Amino acid sequence: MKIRLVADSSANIHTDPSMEVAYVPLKIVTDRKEYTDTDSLDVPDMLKDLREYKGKSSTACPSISDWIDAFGDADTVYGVAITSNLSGCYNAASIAADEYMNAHPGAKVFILDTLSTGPEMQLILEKYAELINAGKSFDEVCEEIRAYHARTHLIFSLESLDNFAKNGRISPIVAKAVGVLGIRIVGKASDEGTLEPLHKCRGEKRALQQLLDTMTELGYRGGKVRIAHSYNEEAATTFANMIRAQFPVCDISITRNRGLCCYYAEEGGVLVGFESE
Ligand code: X90
Repeated sequence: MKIRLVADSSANIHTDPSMEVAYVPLKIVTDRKEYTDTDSLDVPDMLKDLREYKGKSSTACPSISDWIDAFGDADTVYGVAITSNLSGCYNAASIAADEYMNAHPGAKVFILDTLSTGPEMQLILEKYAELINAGKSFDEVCEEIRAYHARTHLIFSLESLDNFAKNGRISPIVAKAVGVLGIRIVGKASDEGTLEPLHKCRGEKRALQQLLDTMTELGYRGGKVRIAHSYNEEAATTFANMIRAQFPVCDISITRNRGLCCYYAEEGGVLVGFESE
């Protein structure tokens, strides 16, 4: 029986032989160019282009057939999609799932609307892998993933919300209040899967402390942490050390944001996915 894991590219999974995930790329689009969020996308180059480009930019989710292609010829497919409240990705994935199951009688497809993105999706993919390796049945995997999702969270520190505002994914008034130099917004993915700003912080140090406080308020007690950053390795490493100082035995890893998360989180952005008790 062939089992396959799928994710859209906002999960920031880089080609990793230890965890085989078929990913479907989102796109970043301008009037001049289209950037497809695959492993071969040169993200720094794209960010440089976008900085120099004065026109409009936007993003586009994968199509139904992109998802079907990612399902390959698997009998069982488990997947994750970026929040359905900010993207059409999950909608396309659900239609793809129905079409695939109609075309392949007996095949089973389950895609979770993560109501989140980035490192929270990474945690869920890791949990899928764990459950599959433990030999769980399709129904058990789906049930345990839903239960796990209830105790995974996403918080973030961002220096700018411009691209969210430009694409109508947050109110321009909220974005303006953040765009002040040196101010970072610390917030979380809300229960509805939208961006919820919580605190304005002056300087990175305060923002990281606020992130840690927010994590503990949301129930973090030493579980897994996945950090994804947009060209801000230093903040990610400092933050990992701050967590370890308080919770010496915990599983933390750091990764880079791919194109889609870099476009929205912008340079300097730090995303943190973690488990609560
Ligand atoms: O379909 C599309 O065009 C994609 C739209 C995606 C919009 C959201 C991207 C979020 C990227 C930014 C920080 C975390 C925000 C959390 C909100 C749930 C990451």
